[in-house]
Amino acid sequence: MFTRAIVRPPSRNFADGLSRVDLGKPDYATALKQHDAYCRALQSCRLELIVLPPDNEYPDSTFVEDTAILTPRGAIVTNPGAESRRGEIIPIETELSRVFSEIKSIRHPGTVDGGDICEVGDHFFIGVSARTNEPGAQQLASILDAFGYASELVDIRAVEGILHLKSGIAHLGGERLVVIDELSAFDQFRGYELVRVSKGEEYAANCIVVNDSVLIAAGFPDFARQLQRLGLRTISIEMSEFQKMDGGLSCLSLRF
Ligand code: CIR
Repeated sequence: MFTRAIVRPPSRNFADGLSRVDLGKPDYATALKQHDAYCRALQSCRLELIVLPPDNEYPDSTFVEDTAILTPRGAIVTNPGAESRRGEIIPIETELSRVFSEIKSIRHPGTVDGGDICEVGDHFFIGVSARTNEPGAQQLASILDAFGYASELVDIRAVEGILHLKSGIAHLGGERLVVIDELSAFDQFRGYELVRVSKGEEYAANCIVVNDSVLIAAGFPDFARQLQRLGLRTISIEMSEFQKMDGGLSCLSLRF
């Protein structure tokens, strides 16, 4: 059960952030509206929001998820893989220190982006990607171990089209995982009940369970129907402007 979330509206120069996708420049006014709708959806799931001010120095800072991993046993502040994003952790750490008594950090040369970390109950999948390197993944695994959690590395460096592990998987609760085709045959996911995302709907794989609902990106009807057939309550959010900046639903909040 989550009760709170940290969010940060996009800054005016949000379009200057990093992106590998070729979907055009985001429109700032539309991004603000979409962010607002996202916040309202979290509130409708009974989350109280901690809203940090936008920061023009960090155009990617709306993607707060990459700066920390929050668990019931403690928080871990990351060291983001992109140099231009490193300073984003400072206000997040300040905010987390008000809430968490146990805070650990990933240290250089280790880098970790929160988008690479998928929590499945007491087990964490740690994506090794262009952003999360092996020293960072190992540091995180030992911190999680000290917290009493198991973890497993998932090397996604050869998987095309995804920035982070959670661009391609999501935990729906219990033993159920959403996966894109490219990840469905990975050994690490054997034994789970896999919900496969159809071709052309890969972006929808990045969804989040918030209490009794699943927030999903709008515009992916097969995926929405699949979840509804499983008896899940879905809330669709327009994400077009964030998708242009390579960001998914999960990265716009830190839930705890
Ligand atoms: C970046 O490339 O770092 C941002 N433009 C997007 C980060 C998205 N984060 C995420 O999926 N967790």
